Amino acid sequence: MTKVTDLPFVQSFIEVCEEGYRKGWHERNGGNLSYRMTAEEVASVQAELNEEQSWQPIGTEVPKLGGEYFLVTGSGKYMRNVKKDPENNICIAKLDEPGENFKVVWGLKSGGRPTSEFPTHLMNHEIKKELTQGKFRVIYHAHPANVIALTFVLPLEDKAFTHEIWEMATENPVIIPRGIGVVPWMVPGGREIAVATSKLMHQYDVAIWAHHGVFCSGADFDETFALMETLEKGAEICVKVHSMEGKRQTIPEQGFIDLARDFKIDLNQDFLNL
Ligand code: 2HA
Ligand code: ZN
Repeated sequence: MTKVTDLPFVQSFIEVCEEGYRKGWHERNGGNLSYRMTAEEVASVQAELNEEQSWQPIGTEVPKLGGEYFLVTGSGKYMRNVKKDPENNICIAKLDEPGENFKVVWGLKSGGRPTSEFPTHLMNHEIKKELTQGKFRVIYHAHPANVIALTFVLPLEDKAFTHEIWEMATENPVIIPRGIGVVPWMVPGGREIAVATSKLMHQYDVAIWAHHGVFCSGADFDETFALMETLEKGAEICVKVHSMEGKRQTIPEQGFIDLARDFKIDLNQDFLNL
């Protein structure tokens, strides 16, 4: 019988945890990752699932995700430990039909529950599932230092952040054409910040949490990790530029328009200074 941890989607999940840790985005228990499993993936692990645990409240409602299964990191668990001991650090959580409760059906062998940010993950999944006709399956939260540093310096506004990151590398508007949302500082781990974040996920695939971190969403692990990587690299360049007394030249506004035309991207015009 195939072990759950040998399956390709589980291996890809573990790789993101490992890579993110190596990037320095996951100090201690910082950050978390979730993946909405396909029906085929659920069928392939069915024999390994344990339905005995009781239902527990999610802390919010996600009716459009009723009955779905998620591979997700555990609350208080360290990304650094996922690769060497997946069965104690990640789990598969199943949602009930109304999308109000979950139960752990695999993993977290020594006990525990999904990430404290499970409400935000699930509310983001619900929005993205609907908006992308089921294509988006990954939600990733990390604590990359340069993005966090910028939240102390740039105005906490979607346009200010998006334009600045677009300017920092020519490919950035191609990779993040709809832009970046910014959530003001809020207490993490609950429904309120989940509602604020999922509102932004209607418009964007990336939301920054001021003085905390980033949420990214995507169709698969590669795309979602790449989004985090692109944003953080843009932020790193921005920090360097600010450290060298600021910009003396930059990409012209008309340059963004030309880029959008040639690369055939639907660039968010609201964030240009025309
Ligand atoms: O999982 O990053 O936001 C720990 C966190 C909470
Ligand atoms: Zn966090």
